[in-house]
Amino acid sequence: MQQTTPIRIGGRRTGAWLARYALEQLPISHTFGIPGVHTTELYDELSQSEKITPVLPTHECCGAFAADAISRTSGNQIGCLVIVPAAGVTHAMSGIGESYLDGIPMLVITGGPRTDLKFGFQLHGIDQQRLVDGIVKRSWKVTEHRDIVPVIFEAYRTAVSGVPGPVLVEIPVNLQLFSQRVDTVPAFTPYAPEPVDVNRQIDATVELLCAARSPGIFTGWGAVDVADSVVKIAELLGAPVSTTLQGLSAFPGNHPLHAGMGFSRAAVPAAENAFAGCDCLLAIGVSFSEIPTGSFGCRVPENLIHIDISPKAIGRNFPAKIGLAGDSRLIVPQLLARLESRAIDRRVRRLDVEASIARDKDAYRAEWHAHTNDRVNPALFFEELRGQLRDDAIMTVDDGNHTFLAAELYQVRAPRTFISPTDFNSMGYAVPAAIGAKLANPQRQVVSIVGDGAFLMTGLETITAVTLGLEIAYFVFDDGELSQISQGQEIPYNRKSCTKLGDLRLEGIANAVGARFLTIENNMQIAAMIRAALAPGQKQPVIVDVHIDYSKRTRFTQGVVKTALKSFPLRDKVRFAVRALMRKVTG
Ligand SMILES: Cc1ncc(C[n+]2csc(CCOP(=O)(O)OP(=O)(O)O)c2C)c(N)n1
Ligand SMILES: [Mg+2]
Repeated sequence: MQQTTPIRIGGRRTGAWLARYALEQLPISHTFGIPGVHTTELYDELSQSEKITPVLPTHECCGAFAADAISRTSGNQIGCLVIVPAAGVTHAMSGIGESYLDGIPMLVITGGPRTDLKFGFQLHGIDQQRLVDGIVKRSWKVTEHRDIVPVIFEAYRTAVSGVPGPVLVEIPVNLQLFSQRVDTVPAFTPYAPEPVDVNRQIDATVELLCAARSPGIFTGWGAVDVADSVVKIAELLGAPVSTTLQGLSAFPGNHPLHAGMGFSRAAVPAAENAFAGCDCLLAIGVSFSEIPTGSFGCRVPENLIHIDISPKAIGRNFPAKIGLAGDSRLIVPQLLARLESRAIDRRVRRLDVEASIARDKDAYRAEWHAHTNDRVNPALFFEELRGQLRDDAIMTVDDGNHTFLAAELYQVRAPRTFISPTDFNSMGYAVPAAIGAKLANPQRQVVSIVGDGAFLMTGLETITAVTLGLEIAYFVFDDGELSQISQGQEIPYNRKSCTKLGDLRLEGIANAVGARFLTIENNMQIAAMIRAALAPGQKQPVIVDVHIDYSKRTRFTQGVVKTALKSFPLRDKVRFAVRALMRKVTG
């Protein structure tokens, strides 16, 4: 437990008062959750707080996604849930899991059954710590009033330090309701990244990068707060930069050295080509997980320099020549300073790389523009949206084909302005995440790109945006299918099982929740409807039914299908090929 100077609060305090006191010391603006008998005392306290606003979602899963988005888009706040035990926790688990695998801090406070009764079989009576083991960094069950404040501080510190992630604190309801004498509580000390001594590795890194003929940079969420330094490193080295999906905002998409997401055959041509001859890869804040590597189909050079906060990630999927375990916010500026002192001149290479990236990007854009029909062209849609949004506008996406269309066709320009449910990969994220993003960034534009299948999961959460008067534009990519999966079924199965959706009338949902409603039926309507959707001063969300054209596959989908098939044992490869062929013939 952290050592701090005690503060005298003297007197009898309820556990709910102590919990509210602790939460108010932390960087928490909102809590999310649905009250129950195990949390009403705490909610009564929170409702009197001048610092924290409790928000009522329709479902704890949405609350968790919103809390996650507060952490992701603010960078200095922590998303917080206050939920009932058992059922509230199981509902929230998709969001907690999302923040766990994506390394996002989250503080989950739950009530708990009474510990002062002799009776068993109490309501919501379940071992919550066992339940969440595997998707939290750590959990606590508080048993004494005097532990409430120190445990909440410790939980916060655990959530934000090292590899960030969710933590859970259970406060039994009897502690919340009843008072006990507590004379002192520890003072809260804000967290600062822990310095590590990586001088030797930085020396070796500089040597390797200076000796490389074709260095490349791969940057992820772990580098989202050092984007400016990474830009300078890329410019010095004349190196192309590719990002992960989660880290799309870790490098400006409008920088001429920005190549795309990933660099495998599942990446856009600009990225695949720019990294084809890469002889030294500088990876910053990435874990080489499945999506950005195109199902581990990327070629990584022997000279891999891997910087990451997680020692477990370094060299895990691809061997690293140099590993630097630590916070990129401390390491990357040091690396930049050392590179700057080396008077490297890579101007010619830089111009070459930039020219080939620009050529490839133009050609890819033209390929999309040429693919038109009577539905909405994704490239035209994303270009128009980009043109109408400010650079600091935030986009939340869900999981599906629309995610990869956004990754390939939308230009993300500023850190923490693109958030996605990445490694846990839970559908239903985008709608509630946009609420968290808007609450954390009330002055910024917030838009959401969401598949119709995902919208069916959490779309009713738009009522919370209506209640709070949040201007969020929800663009629902309406194709009638769970496309990311149905497209993947096409080649190997030649049939679609369980991936066609029911006939969804989005206007009915907009009417039901009280949101504005617009439709974009074809390319001619894109500009005017986006303008109408983004019109300021509406004080309510808008749901936009986008009749999107999904007939052209993303590079991502094409690439991962090929890579996945390649990784099959020969016998099963043959079985798949024969079955697909038979079905083509017999229908
Ligand atoms: C909770 C959950 N269930 C299932 C999946 C598997 N899955 C991944 S993408 C996808 C399709 C999503 O469909 P939709 O929201 O309509 O988006 P589209 O692919 O059509 O753009 C599915 C079913 C998942 N990632 N998460
Ligand atoms: Mg769909």
